[in-house]
Amino acid sequence: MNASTHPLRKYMRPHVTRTTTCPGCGIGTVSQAILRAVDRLKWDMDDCVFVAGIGCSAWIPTPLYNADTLHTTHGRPLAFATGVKVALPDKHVLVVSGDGDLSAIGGNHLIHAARRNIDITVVLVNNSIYGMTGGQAAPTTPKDTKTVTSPYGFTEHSFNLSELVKAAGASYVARWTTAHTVQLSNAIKAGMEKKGFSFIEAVSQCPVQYGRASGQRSARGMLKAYLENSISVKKAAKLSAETLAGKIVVGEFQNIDKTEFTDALADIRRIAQGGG
Ligand SMILES: Cc1ncc(C[n+]2csc(CCOP(=O)(O)OP(=O)(O)O)c2C)c(N)n1
Ligand code: SF4
Ligand SMILES: [Mg+2]
Repeated sequence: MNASTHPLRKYMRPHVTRTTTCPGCGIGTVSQAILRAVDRLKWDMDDCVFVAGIGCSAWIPTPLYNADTLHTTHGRPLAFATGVKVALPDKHVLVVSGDGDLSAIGGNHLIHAARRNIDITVVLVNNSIYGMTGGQAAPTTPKDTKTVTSPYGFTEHSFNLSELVKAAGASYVARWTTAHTVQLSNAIKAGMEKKGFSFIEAVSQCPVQYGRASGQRSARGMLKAYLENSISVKKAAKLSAETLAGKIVVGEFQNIDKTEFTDALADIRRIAQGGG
């Protein structure tokens, strides 16, 4: 490693020399926030298994990270990750994928993994759209947005994903944006340290597809808007839903201790084997 090599370069596959994302995309910021958390925890990448679905955001672990990675089918990373964690409970299992992948086609896996409280850390990149496939509306797309699949405006109400996963029972839930790089990485680190299901929603700019839909095509403008429109969980708790319209509530939504799924399975196995 020469003096100009980035300190996180050691966590990346040596052959990777450039990113496949569009200029200004927030995915680079999220991928760095994850590696910064790994670095601060002094985790060995050989002890980590990263699992992704399909989409632009799912391209974070593969090809970037020098660890075992599973690039799975659309919507199914949590099903694969559950299998990995149950078979290899000592591994750090992390899922990195998009809002469409994890909350549309993969929505059921998300709520049930949270309900079971399996020790998996999920980093969901929420860019409010299906980015990779050309800008179709997702369950996270704000109402009335004109997308390629809603040319007259999206008629549906959108999910509040952090509230959804909190209600489903996850041990740890936090939301930050790519304009809050330090807080985002701190939350990912806290989620990685937490025993149980942890969910970090990274609100991230897609200046190309969501930019086309929202009319805001500048990454800088999107990041500025994230900062201007963010409000803490604590402050938001005192405000009405009407006042919060258009705001991004950021911070820790949940941090609780409860029985973890693979520990509960180990207890059952002991009982079944006559261990009492
Ligand atoms: C079963 C199946 N249905 C649909 C697709 C097409 N598809 C691939 S990625 C994607 C959406 C990805 O959106 P998101 O998860 O938000 O990722 P982003 O590209 O925005 O990061 C869709 C619909 C697919 N690959 N497989
Ligand atoms: S389409 Fe959007 S999410 Fe995908 S790489 Fe480009 S800017 Fe990023
Ligand atoms: Mg998306």
